[in-house]
Amino acid sequence: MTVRDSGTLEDLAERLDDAALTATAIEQISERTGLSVHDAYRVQDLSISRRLGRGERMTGIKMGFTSREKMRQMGIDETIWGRLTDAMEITETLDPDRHIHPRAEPEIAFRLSRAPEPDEPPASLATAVAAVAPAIEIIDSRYADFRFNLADVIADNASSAAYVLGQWQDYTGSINGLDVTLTVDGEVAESGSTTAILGDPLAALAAGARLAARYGRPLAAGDLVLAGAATAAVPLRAGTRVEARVEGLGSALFRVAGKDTA
Ligand code: OOG
Ligand code: MG
Repeated sequence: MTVRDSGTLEDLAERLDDAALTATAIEQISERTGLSVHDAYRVQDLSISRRLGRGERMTGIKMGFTSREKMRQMGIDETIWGRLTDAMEITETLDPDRHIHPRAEPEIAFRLSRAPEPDEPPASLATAVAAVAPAIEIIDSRYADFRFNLADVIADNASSAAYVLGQWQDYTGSINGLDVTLTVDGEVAESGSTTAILGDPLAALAAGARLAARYGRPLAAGDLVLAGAATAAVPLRAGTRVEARVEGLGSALFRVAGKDTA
């Protein structure tokens, strides 16, 4: 089967959306369907449209594979993006039963004060940033065993499942070269630096502005942009407390519901 008509793309979007809704893993789709990167972004758009149809509101975008650590962990070396909605934000507790095999990763969040210009370079994009915050992204590939290739993961909204934001603060200059740690119950699980994010998180913002415009969802004032993980992702265990700390910016944290059985 080759994916050509949008009916087929709609079917794929429905399968991915159902997999997320029911926390049930599915087989990879791209090899069997010959899904291209372009069509994979259309599937992503269609699956998020289903969420919007259920009353969710788009809050911004997330970047994926902006650090070597993530590229190495997942075997993909191309930067991608996905869409965020208000229903994906968690403030205290994550229910692991609503996910398949969730993982957490430490990130930086930007809030935009204006729309980026086409192909605006990172240095000038600094003037489009209203605020920054430490953040955690919870990823949960809808594919069995967290295995996918490029088109699969794009169609699956770049594995995004949820996000947690720390305190917003004014953006006063460079956020490059800041130490980042992810702790689970106070133990350091991963550590790195904001420099791991494409050499500078602003470069991830520039890549996001370019890619989102190319694939039909240009960034706008008020948008949230998750710049991508600075370290590899860590599988979540029930009953644990997960915290991402960014030097000088504070932390974002949440609890995983349930009892720790480890
Ligand atoms: C894909 C999402 C990658 C990041 O921050 O690099 C990502 C995945 O790892 O499943 O969110
Ligand atoms: Mg991420």
